[in-house]
Amino acid sequence: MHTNYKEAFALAKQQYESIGVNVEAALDKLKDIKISIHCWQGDDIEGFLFNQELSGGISVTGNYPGKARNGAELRSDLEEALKHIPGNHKINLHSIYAETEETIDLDEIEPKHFRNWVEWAKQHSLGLDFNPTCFSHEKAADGLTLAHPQQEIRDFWIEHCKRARQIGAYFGQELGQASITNIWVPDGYKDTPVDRLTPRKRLMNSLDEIFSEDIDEAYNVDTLESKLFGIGSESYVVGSHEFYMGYGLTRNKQILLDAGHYHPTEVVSNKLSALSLFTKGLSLHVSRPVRWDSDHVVTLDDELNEIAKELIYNDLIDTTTVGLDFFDASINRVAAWVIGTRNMQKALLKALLDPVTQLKEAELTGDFTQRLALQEEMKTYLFGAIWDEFCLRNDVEPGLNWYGAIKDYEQNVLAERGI
Ligand code: RNT
Ligand code: ZN
Repeated sequence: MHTNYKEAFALAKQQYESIGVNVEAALDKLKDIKISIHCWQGDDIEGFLFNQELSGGISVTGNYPGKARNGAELRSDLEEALKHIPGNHKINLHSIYAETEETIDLDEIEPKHFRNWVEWAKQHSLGLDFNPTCFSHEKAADGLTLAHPQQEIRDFWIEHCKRARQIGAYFGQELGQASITNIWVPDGYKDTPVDRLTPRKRLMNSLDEIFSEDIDEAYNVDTLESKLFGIGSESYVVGSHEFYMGYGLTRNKQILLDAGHYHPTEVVSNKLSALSLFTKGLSLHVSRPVRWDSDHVVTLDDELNEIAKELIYNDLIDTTTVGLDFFDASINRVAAWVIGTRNMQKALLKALLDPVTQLKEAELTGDFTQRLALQEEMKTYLFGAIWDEFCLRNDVEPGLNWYGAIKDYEQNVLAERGI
């Protein structure tokens, strides 16, 4: 059936404008919002350096055929996904996505091992973000890295993280936009610890050592990601929320909030405003925890909408890095990127189309009945037609029209991989 997008858009625009919403401004704004798309959805976080099982208390389930096995395949898959994602974005890499001829360990990574990624990013006008990979490695086998009791093991991971920051700076210099280099370590204990303090001291000292080299924030910005628990670190995680909040605020480093890293009824949307008063920028891993930190593909659910509202209503979007962090191997991995990223953008657009002045006015005057009525009414406004228009203006198929292309790609490219 042929959809008359232009007509639908005109009607929707009229509807929003009748309550004072500037639709054109919303469309313009969304165009400038970069999402940091995580490369690791494409290959179940395997990377190219080692043949190690995924560790660190995170887990990918599913065996959908056709995962990427090398840089060329992963970039090709990302290109396919990007064809169906409107706007201009960043790709988030992990250290294990280094490409080398020789065998190197994580304390030997250098900018040159990421040259292919940088050349590709330039060709496609993409930014790059980065992460040290402090898991899936023999030196992280006991679940401890930067907080390890053995100096030698800590030193290995310290060196790895130092190099990761330099690679971030290299991305920043080459691509003309700062790279976000995010440190997440799995360190923790399965069972009740005796000493909760000393590992945290060790983590603090390791981080101080990593950050002892000054790097221009025009090129590289450091972020730190906390966690409540992981598989195998149920009782204690060294890098907890309080730990990194204290660390970040005293060291002038950004805090990264992952939507799956808190108690099940605790939400990151309610943390952004508070933190924003004390930091000069925030970072997010938008993910979808289902009963635990399961990293499901992001859907347009209530919490995603709340996150977007917080960023838009409070003008935090320009100082926040919106990164994605999900990994689902039970569905087409390329489609997972498209669905998750488009959902993030949809939530942002939805928030941009809210009558914020009226909503705030109702709240300020204590008219909570009007606030609720308006909030609920906005849920059924003709949002879909505005989203379709955004896609069309940014040379991407509206609606579900991208799906056929992904199915073709699956048949012609993914199926050929024979895995
Ligand atoms: C793990 C963290 C971390 C990882 C990625 C792969 O719980 O969320 O961000 O998912 O670094
Ligand atoms: Zn994360």
